[in-house]
Amino acid sequence: MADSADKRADNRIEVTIGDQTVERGPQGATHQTAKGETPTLTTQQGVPVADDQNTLKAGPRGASLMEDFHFREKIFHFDHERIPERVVHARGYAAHGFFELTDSLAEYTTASVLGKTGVQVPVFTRFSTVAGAKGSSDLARDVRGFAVKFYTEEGNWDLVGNNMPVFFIQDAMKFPDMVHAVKEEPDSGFPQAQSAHDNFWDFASLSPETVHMLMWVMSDRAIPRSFRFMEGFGVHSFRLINAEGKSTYVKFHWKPKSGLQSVVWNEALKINGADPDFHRRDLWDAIQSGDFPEWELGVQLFDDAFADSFDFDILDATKLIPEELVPVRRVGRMVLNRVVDNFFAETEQVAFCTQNVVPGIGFTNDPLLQGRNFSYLDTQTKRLGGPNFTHIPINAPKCPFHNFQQDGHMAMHNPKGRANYEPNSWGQGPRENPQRGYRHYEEALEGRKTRERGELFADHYSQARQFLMSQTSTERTHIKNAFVFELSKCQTPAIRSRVVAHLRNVDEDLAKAVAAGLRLEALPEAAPPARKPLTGLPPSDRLSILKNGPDSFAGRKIGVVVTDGTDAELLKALLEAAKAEGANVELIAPEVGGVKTTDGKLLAAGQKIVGAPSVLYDAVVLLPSADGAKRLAGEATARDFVADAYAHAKFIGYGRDAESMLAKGGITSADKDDGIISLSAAGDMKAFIQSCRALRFWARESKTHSV
Ligand code: HDD
Repeated sequence: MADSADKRADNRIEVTIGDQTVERGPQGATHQTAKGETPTLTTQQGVPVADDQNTLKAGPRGASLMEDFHFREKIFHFDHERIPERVVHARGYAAHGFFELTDSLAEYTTASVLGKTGVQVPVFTRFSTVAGAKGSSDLARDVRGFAVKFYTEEGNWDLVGNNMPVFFIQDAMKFPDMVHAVKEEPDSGFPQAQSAHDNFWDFASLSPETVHMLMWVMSDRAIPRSFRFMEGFGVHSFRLINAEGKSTYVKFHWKPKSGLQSVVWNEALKINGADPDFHRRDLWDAIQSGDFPEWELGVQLFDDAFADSFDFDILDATKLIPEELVPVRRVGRMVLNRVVDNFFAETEQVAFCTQNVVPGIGFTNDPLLQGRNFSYLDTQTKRLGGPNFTHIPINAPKCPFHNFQQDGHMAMHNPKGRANYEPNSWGQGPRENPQRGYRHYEEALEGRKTRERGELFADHYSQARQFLMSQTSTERTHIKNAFVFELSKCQTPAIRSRVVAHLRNVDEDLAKAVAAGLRLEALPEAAPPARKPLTGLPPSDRLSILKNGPDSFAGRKIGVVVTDGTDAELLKALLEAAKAEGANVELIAPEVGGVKTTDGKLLAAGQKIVGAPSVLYDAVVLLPSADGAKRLAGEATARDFVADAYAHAKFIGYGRDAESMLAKGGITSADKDDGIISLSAAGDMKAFIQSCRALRFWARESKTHSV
């Protein structure tokens, strides 16, 4: 087999195999010849295959023959297709893009990725849930991973963060316990992708350090509407190191350009059934339609004086630094603009490691970060089968790299020539470079060897309260409901009470409301705090989702119910108003083949109503004809469509003939509020879309949840 890798465009290479020229993407053959002909199927050895439908047998009804090397190779390869899934963050979705620095941090760091503005550095970003298996659903109540691999000119930098700025535990020693507790219980093997079970709450309630993070995971941050509408956080305090060797502490933030948005819990439960791939589909669709998601990179920079004066320990990953205290300086932007060619080759095989840093970026002594620096390299070696996972294209740096590491499974880059060590007399191979090379921050170290934590680590409640007090009343209600839901799934009453005992140290009203929601007979004694909580920490608006929503409806999706006889003029006006806003519209019809509107045209639908519940949309519009509405009156999913949109506090637009649909969905004229908007003329559409910018009509919510 002769490979001639001479033509490169768009990462595609033309490879000549025998008399055929085949295109290859970065990850392998695309199965197209350069001339557009169908290439001949071959074995892995390149041997042309004559029959791919039948095994080799002794006669048409005879025994199969061992000699059939094509069959054996095909099945052998199939048998080995699976690799171990990630022990956490197994379910993920990723895309390519670039990072561009807009505000240089060269005075703080030598890292070129944070020093040189205007350069597009390639990135690969993977979002994930944590607890669920690879095949679980996207809308689990869970933390989301937010991992970014920057392919910089000085090597790969992996910022392996989450969509929440704090973590469950303070010391990596507890990570296996925490993960075991949240995953399915080891005897029954369930529940899948849920924290709502005894083991998780048992561990959490016995580990007060989890309390701040519990507030975050019980908040709507744990059920984002889209990866595109989430913040990301590096969580730990890292270091930036400049040319003089001076260190500045840094916390990294990702701020979505489209604002924050989450779904409500009942919606999440239903989305998981209607479209378990809701988040990955959303990211794929957005990128494929050219609506590229974008985040700003933000940094909180601070020095030793701040660290020493702060109420909490900056090495404690269960604490954040409020943006009101140290503002987030926005220094660059990340745009995701290309989906993967192949899910396995890229999204599955990408290996993030917190230890992957570049000169000018360093670690602190955060005991969680220090533990992570061991764990990731170790896990990738097992998951990807050996030490050469860095040779897989998605993991390889895009800058030149040279070293004498050799051999091992699947080695692709063994050094050429005689020298495989340095120094050598043969004048071959790379040498170290004290000027350009990575230098660890020269932090003075002293102390006893001990298994202890810093004193301030012991305050587990103050920031939990600060988080709660920073929420709108709608968000606080959601947090309370989430605690009640999760603890109602715990079968052991003592565990329920133990959680409420912690909540009493966060907020008495919350504790009482959760106790009432569980029908606890008595409010348990407050858990004795290890350190007296601070009072009077001011609320921080940046911690709320609703205070940081979008200022437009762009990137959001409206589901429009249409039938034969739908008013063509109204529909056209709606489509135009949505387009002007940058919002997407999906038509939902009795049959996916479409509907004939009043102008006699057949419009194809995106969905059949039975497969498109309103939970898949940010707002809904009902535009049936009178006959169409009559037909839908006999369709249970049309009724649920309306009832759910109402219960989930969505904006509902309705045309002249949709009254009966509203009534079927349980909306009487007394229920009609300002979020239910009549659309009887083309001129109504613009105002409707503008109303949708608020995303939800929250005032309605209290009327729809009495238990
Ligand atoms: Fe972790 C995966 C984020 C604590 C050990 N972690 C993983 C991923 C993300 C995070 C985003 C998925 C990467 C991908 O998409 O492939 N992890 C975090 C954050 C943490 C954290 C933000 C706390 C601040 N993790 C943490 C600790 C340990 C690990 C304390 C172990 C000591 N994490 C792992 C792991 C994983 C992982 C077992 C599983 C798969 C993988 O690494 O590649 O090594």
